[in-house]
Amino acid sequence: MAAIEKTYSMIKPDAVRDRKVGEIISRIERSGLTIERMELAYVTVEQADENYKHLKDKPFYPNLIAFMTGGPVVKMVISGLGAVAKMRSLMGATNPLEAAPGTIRGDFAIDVNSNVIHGSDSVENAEREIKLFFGE
Ligand code: DAT
Ligand code: MG
Repeated sequence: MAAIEKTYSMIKPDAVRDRKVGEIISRIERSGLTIERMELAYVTVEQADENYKHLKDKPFYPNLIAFMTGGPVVKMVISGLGAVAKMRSLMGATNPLEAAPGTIRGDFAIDVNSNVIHGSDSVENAEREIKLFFGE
């Protein structure tokens, strides 16, 4: 039985620029999850570095940081039963070429460099990311 938990998600700068915020939020609400906090803001370079430290050695890392800090995002705390896994399944695969139709990335993203949405991959990372992006 899944527990009620919190996850952290961000609608990325490409989707904010392309006016997809409303449609993405609708999907999250329709799934039964609850948006507890939401804020339009810029990600700082320090926050982006910390959030993506597991990718520091990748060739695409500089582009990833430039992309994530290049325009406003919508930061969200989302709660519900199994919220971490549920958001990951709503989002679809990291690479939009592999993301199923009906998922957010499958329907709105074109390539992995700008894949529309972030979601925490574990309860532990969700707690860390909520602190990182919303403070205590
Ligand atoms: P996810 O965002 O699904 O948790 P991740 O944590 O492995 O995936 O990677 C974080 C972000 O880094 C991802 O959303 C987009 C970017 N990224 C990952 N792999 C990439 C690749 N091969 N080329 C370009 N960008 C990539
Ligand atoms: Mg990740």
